[in-house]
Amino acid sequence: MRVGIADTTFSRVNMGAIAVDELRKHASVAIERVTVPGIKDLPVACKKLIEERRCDIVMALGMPGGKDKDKICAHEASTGLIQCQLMTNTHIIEVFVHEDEAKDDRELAWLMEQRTREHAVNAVKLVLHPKDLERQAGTGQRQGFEDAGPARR
Ligand code: RDL
Ligand code: RDL
Ligand code: RDL
Repeated sequence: MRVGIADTTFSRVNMGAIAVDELRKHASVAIERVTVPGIKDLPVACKKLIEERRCDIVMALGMPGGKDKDKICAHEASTGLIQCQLMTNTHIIEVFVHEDEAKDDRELAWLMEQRTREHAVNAVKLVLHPKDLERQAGTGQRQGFEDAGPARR
């Protein structure tokens, strides 16, 4: 399994390093990594990881800031990442942590690490163990903060 990792210098946590650390715990993976300035640079970086560096799946890691213009930027980046998935028929796990999801820097760092690790596990499951995801269907999974859980218990 070859996993692409694309992250940004805009982010306030080294999400790429965390993703690599987590992936290595779960599978024998080849890693192709690239770092770009910000989230709007992620779509083409991911496309190159898929087409030129032959990745089976890519994790796109980034931190949208808390201002309105950052949220627009995140929506644009997300649209580009979805377009890239459709162009290449390859999953890109978008791991975005909005800076204003956390109440302070400490919680932000925790959330970024936790969401990155949980989505790294999702990436491995998507490629190698899709039945594991099927078993989790409808269970209200979240990445980072607590799971929502199923509506009917
Ligand atoms: O292509 C260079 C930049 O335009 C690109 O790196 C942008 O993604 C940078 N950027 C913004 O211009 C912005 O207004 C970012 C954010 N907000 C943001 O919230 N998070 C980013 N980049 O990672
Ligand atoms: O690629 C990994 C995730 O980015 C992707 O699974 C998203 O669809 C997850 N997601 C969000 O990031 C979000 O902010 C979801 C929601 N909101 C949502 O409301 N419902 C979802 N996913 O099913
Ligand atoms: O229900 C609480 C949160 O899940 C909700 O606020 C999400 O929108 C937060 N969120 C993001 O904003 C995002 O960009 C999530 C993800 N990505 C994600 O990948 N997984 C989440 N939440 O559980």
